[in-house]
Amino acid sequence: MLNQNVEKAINNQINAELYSEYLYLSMSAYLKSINMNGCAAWMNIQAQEERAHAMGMFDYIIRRGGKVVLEAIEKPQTEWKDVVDVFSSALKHEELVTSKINALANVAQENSDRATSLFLNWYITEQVEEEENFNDLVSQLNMLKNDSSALYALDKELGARQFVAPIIK
Ligand code: OFO
Repeated sequence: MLNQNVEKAINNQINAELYSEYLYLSMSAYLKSINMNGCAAWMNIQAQEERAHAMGMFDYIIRRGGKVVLEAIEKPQTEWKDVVDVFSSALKHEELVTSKINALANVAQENSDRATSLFLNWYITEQVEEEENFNDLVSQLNMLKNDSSALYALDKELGARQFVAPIIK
């Protein structure tokens, strides 16, 4: 049986992951509006990943005999300055998510919930990758932002990203 404090903390994180999905969809719509179609497609896949992260926790609560409680999802930002601003904001958002995952892992530890601690290891590792990806993209975009043909090539490259459903156990 899942400890109530742990259950509540995981439910909060489901909301944060669904908000991430919503935020990245909003970024994808903005990127489309400025004709960065490859970046928009890339961000759409990022949104799908966030949905998968939420569902991993959703399924975990149920497997542990807990109750999933879905709360309202906050309205995301809809406008940015440019493509660099979008990816910089996404990096900042991932850093915030990392701190939320760490706080959640602390709740599991404080409640001696070893199973949840083990389960959360996947998310802790995932956050390292997410921050690294966004960091790389922000650096690349900052280097290329004034070179339209290089920016076009990067946009095309990012547009080739495919969604691969993560296996979260
Ligand atoms: Fe769910 O990893 Fe990004 O936010």
